[in-house]
Amino acid sequence: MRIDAITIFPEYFAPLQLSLIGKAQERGILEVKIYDLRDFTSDNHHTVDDTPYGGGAGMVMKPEVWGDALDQVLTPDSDLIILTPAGRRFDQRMAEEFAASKHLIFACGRYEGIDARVGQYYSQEQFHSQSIRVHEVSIGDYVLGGGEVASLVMIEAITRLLPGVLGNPDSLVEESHAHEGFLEYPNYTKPPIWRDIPVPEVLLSGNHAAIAKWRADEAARRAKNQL
Ligand code: 6GU
Repeated sequence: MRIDAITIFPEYFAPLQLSLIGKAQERGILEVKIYDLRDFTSDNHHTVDDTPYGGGAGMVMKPEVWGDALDQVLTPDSDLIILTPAGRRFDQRMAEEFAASKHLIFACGRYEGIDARVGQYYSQEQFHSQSIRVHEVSIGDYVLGGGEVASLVMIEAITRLLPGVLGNPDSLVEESHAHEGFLEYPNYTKPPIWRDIPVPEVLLSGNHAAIAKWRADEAARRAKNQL
């Protein structure tokens, strides 16, 4: 998979060198490139934003600079993800869908967001017929300063689903959200008693059927308490 992110703060993406995602890049499973939006400006001040038509607070990111950046970065068969708190809510299902993509492009807005014509422009038929799909996505019902952290959240959730990224892919089967509404049962390791708290006895019993039933009951209890 190839992942590109366009941002005015490339430094935000430094953590992608670490851990599973860093290793996936070393192994060639994943190719990540970060673009500085200001490299696509043409004025001396490298201006990326301007005041909103119709008035109101804040600044809006200019369409020309985003258009110049996206024209460079888009390829046939890519998913353009525009990060906005007004977008569709990201969840595990969406992570699975994006994990099947060949090329993800994260457009990180700041301020009051990106001029709405940018998403509209790349949603047109001429791009659709090149298999360029536009998605406006939010990671939850709160407002962040920009799309950078939201992109990192999505990149981590998506890339750990790629074949070869996790050491043990069995981890994906029984984890929380693997199925609709499913939450994982609680996990324990040694020692058997820690600060007077014992591990549930059934887990030490060696009775695999009883353990499976206990885990299913605990998962159901968590799912119920979540509602
Ligand atoms: Cl994608 N962007 C911003 N600025 N805030 C958010 C968000 C995105 N998702 C939730 N809040």
